[in-house]
Amino acid sequence: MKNKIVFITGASSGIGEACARKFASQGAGLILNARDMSKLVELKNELTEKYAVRIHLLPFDVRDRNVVTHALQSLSDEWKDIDILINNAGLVIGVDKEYEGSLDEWDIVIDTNIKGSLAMVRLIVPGMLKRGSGHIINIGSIAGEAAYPGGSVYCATKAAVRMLSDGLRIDLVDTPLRVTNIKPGMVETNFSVIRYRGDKETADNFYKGIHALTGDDVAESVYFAATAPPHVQIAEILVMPTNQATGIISFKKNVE
Ligand code: 8X3
Repeated sequence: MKNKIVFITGASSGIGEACARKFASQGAGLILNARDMSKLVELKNELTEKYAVRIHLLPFDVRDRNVVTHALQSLSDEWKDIDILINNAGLVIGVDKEYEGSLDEWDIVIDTNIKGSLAMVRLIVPGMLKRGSGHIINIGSIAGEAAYPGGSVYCATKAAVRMLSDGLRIDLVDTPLRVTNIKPGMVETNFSVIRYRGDKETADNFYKGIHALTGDDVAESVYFAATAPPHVQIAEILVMPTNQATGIISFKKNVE
């Protein structure tokens, strides 16, 4: 990973933060994006103290196309040749029925999970193509495989991530670039607290009785895909806890 530049969106928590730790531990140069600059600064300080790595912070909301465009265009020569894009920024707000939820909240979810990731691809992949190398790693979800109760819009966005990954892989088939869709199942991170609109107790209860994945577990899959030999394209990885079988079927010990 030395000499590689890895761009991670949504790097201030959860899977994104875990990827930052993993790739930093392997010596990659990191461009870390999130909305919250103070969390990014904390992470940068921690990682640069621990490892001999260069880290550049790029705070923006992936939904804000003008800001994203400007931020990427303003990258210096030292940072602009991005080798690996980890499209991780994503969220879900609420577990409402499709005919009852908030259209405004769904705008945030759709614009972040789908259009945010698409903008990153549009702005970064042309440079990869020009240099003849690059890897786009999208963080999808088991939720993109089949809809489940209370997940209608979120599942739709992750199904879109799957199609965008497949479509991009088709568009790049005659190039050395690779596209990977990582599809985690139950991962215990702050993601679930946001899903339950800040209700930490309900989020914690959701993981009672099952040994859920951590962000670090998912980061290992991301790293595995990123370090495959150049002729090997890990198209997808579906990774879930041992006691989970599908998006809706899991076994929770001592939980009714
Ligand atoms: C979120 C994973 O299992 O909550 O991407 O659908 S799950």
